[in-house]
Amino acid sequence: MTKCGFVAILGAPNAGKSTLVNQLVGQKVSIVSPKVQTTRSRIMGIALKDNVQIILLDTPGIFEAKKRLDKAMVQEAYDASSETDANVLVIDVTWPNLNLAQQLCEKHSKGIIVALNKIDLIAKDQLLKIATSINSFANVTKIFMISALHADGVDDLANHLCSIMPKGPWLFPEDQITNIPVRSWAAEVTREQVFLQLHQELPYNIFVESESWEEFDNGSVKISQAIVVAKDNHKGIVLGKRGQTLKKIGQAARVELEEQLEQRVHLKLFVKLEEDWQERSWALRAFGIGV
Ligand SMILES: Nc1nc2c(ncn2[C@@H]2O[C@H](COP(=O)(O)OP(=O)(O)OP(=O)(O)O)[C@@H](O)[C@H]2O)c(=O)[nH]1
Ligand SMILES: [Mg+2]
Repeated sequence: MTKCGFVAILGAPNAGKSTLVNQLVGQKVSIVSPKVQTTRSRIMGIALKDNVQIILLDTPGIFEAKKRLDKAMVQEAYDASSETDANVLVIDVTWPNLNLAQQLCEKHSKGIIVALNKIDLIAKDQLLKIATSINSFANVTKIFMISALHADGVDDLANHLCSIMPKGPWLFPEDQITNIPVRSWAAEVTREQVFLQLHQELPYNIFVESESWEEFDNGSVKISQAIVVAKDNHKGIVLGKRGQTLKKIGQAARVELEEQLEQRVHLKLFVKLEEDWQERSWALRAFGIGV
């Protein structure tokens, strides 16, 4: 007898949602960074545990959005949780946004599971205080205390999810771990490196696109990607002094691509200016956001 179901992972930006999804899947399917708004569209991670397939929807962080792209991202997160079998709200205990948490719990009248995350960073008594507050919110069915980064408590959460998934056939082959096409995934790998290599000066509104993908007989692949920036001065930030920053981004992305694709990769990166790309619907579609 097999079981299979959908679970949305929700929460504020930077709460650790993607880290949790990767941990539940057992492999990295969604990019992670210390910056907010790393995840921009719904990404599916497929976890398999004994006879249960859990289709996890990693979502963009929920916050008070004003810009069109931001609003579309937040809407993605809300939409993801409307027809799932369970929803998990991830809360960063080092910086809990209890107002947002309460609102989200109230919205989920069919019940919501709360995962208090980053417990490796705070004291027990502080954690218990947060748990007590959350416990008083409407619709909370269970509270787990976890460290997604260190895989602490994640098994208990996974076992609980398995226990509540509905009976049914698996919807994906057992070796499939995500639904994103390889070209989009490769663009995400580079975007992660942009987030990791740029610091305070990070232009959040960058966007990476795989423009060409050429496989060679010797088993190697040549990937050309554009890093699209919205302002002229962002070009220089991404390039760095004498192109050093772009070079570092490219080297780190290539290492990860080679590791995951198990083939030699020639990665060609260039920076392209597209003013106000975020306001255009083609860009949002290219992002995977349905507007
Ligand atoms: N110490 C600690 N850090 C964590 C834990 N979980 C996640 N992090 C870190 O928190 C940061 C954000 O993690 P992400 O998984 O990208 O968070 P997210 O909720 O997906 O963020 P957005 O996609 O931007 O909404 C990263 O630097 C992670 O390494 C944890 O349990 N402990
Ligand atoms: Mg994320």
